[in-house]
Parts: sequence; C-alpha cells; structure tokens
Amino acid sequence: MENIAFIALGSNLGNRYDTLIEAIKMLSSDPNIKLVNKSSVYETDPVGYTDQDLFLNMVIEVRTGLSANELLEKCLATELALGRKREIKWGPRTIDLDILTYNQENIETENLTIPHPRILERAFVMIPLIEIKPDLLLAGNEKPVIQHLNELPDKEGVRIWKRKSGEDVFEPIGS
Ligand code: PH2
Ligand code: MG
Ligand code: MG
Repeated sequence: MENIAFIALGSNLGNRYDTLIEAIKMLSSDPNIKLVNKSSVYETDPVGYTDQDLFLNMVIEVRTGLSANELLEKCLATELALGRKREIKWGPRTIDLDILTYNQENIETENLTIPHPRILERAFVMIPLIEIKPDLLLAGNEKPVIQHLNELPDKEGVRIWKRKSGEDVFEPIGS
C-alpha cells in the first residue's frame, strides 16, 4: 500500500450524498485501498455543461497497492455499480470518480492522464483538495496547490454543504 492517490468525487443525480458515501465505502472495501482522508462535501454550480442540477463534490486521499490503471478500473467498476450511464459529455451523473494524482507521477495512457488535466481550472476540485492537502505538489508544477487558489475562476460556485467536522458532523466512513 505504498502509493498515494487523490480522487475527486461528484454527483448530481439521485440521492447525491448517499451515492458519494456508497462510492467511498465501495472503494475502501477493496483490500488494496485504504481511505486516508476526506474533505468536506461541497455543493457546486455545474461547470462546462451548465443546464443541469447542482453537484455535490468532494475529494478523498487513499493509500493503495493498486497500480494507477488498476485504480482506474476500480473507479470505473464503482461508477457502473452505482448506476452511472455515460450519455452527455460533462452531463448529469449519479457518480463520477476521477483520479487526480498518483504519487508524483506523470501518466499518459489511452485511458488515463495524471495529473488530471483540468485540476487547476476547476474550483470544485481544487477547493476540497486544498482543504485536505494544501501543500500537495502536482507533477510538473513548482507551486503547491494552495498557491493556485487565487487564480481559480468561479470560487463562489463552490459552497460548503456538509462540514467534515464541527457542528454538522460528517459520519465516520469505513471505521
Ligand atoms: N463534472 C464535470 C463537468 N462539470 N461541474 C461540477 N460542479 N462538478 C462536477 O463534478 C462536474 C462539473 C465532468 O466530470
Ligand atoms: Mg469528471
Ligand atoms: Mg470521470
């Protein structure tokens, strides 16, 4: 379990929160995936294709013995098990699981580009990522993610929905 990956989760169809939690449970039920950290849950305005419902987004950190490609397979299988259908590009989805980073590696295969190519433009990814790992360095980038916060467009489109801790306690997952 020597590899560290950050995964972005998003949902805007059906019971969004239950689906996020179910996805995290399914991923961490794999003996080769251990949940290390999770962000708060954010409600976010849709980006790209805007004529769709608000999303819930969050980011998790996992430790894994899987290769990046095996982790991708696991994410795709989890999306399918939770009823994901691929229709409109960037359109409504019950669950989207995107691998953001895998160690400090640059990976470019037919199915997978890591770091995820749109991380730095997407406040719905960057804000939860910065919440849990402000000093994360993306491969090929000299500044930690926190130092990209000011450049982010649409920050007001990302609002906290369920705090990780505090008054509105996030239930422990897989513990
Ligand atoms: N995912 C997309 C396209 N647009 N917008 C928000 N707010 N959240 C998402 O997760 C999202 C999106 C494609 O994956
Ligand atoms: Mg996505
Ligand atoms: Mg995806």
